Amino acid sequence: MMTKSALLAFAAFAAATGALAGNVQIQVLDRDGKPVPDAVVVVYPPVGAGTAPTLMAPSPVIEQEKMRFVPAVTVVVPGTTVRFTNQDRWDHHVRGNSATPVASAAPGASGFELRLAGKADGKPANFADAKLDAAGVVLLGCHLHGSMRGHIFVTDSAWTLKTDDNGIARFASVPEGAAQVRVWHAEQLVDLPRKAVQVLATPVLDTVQLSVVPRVRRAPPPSSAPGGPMGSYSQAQPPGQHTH
Ligand SMILES: [Cu+2]
Repeated sequence: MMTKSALLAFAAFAAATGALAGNVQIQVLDRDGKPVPDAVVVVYPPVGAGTAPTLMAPSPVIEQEKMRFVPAVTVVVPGTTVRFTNQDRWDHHVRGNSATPVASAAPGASGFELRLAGKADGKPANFADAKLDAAGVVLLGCHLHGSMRGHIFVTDSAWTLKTDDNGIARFASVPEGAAQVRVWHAEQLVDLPRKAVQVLATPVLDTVQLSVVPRVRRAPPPSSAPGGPMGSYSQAQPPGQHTH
């Protein structure tokens, strides 16, 4: 028979550790067994599971910076408006394409296009918004710079995270029961089958292995060149330089 104080202590411990809800950690590995950052892990909890967590930013920003989309992968729920902000001094012409209709920006089309002028010295960066209405994967590119690649993962489960530098996505308080795990990576072109996971009060640790080895992301190029990589930015004449 537990004493009253022991019961209280146990209750406090259970609350502190979330003993009634599971804890799911999924590590994504590449074909060679190395951890994969920037993979997306989606957990589909048991039907009728309680309140959904708030794991995604309500107003995410994707910056165009040094010829890259930062972050390279953004996870949102349907209905989210994503802001594109051009931090470079030259123009970008962002396009978002999806195999399935996900965006309302262009009715009837399965994507969007945003023209963003370069950032002038001392001025705020130019931005434009795109609203994503349905689940799917959006490939981001730039009409002006073919090397620019990014992704927006519009998820159909609130339990969705990107993997960290160790390839791990950590979910707290996943309801106990039979769950499914889906892993997505930009370079995993053949969809991996969903994995069944039994979520328990004790932590569940599992791994999912890709069938590819994602290439290492290139380092940003030096941005010192006036004119930018494409020379589309015409440098203004410095003020006060007159010939008399
Ligand atoms: Cu561009």
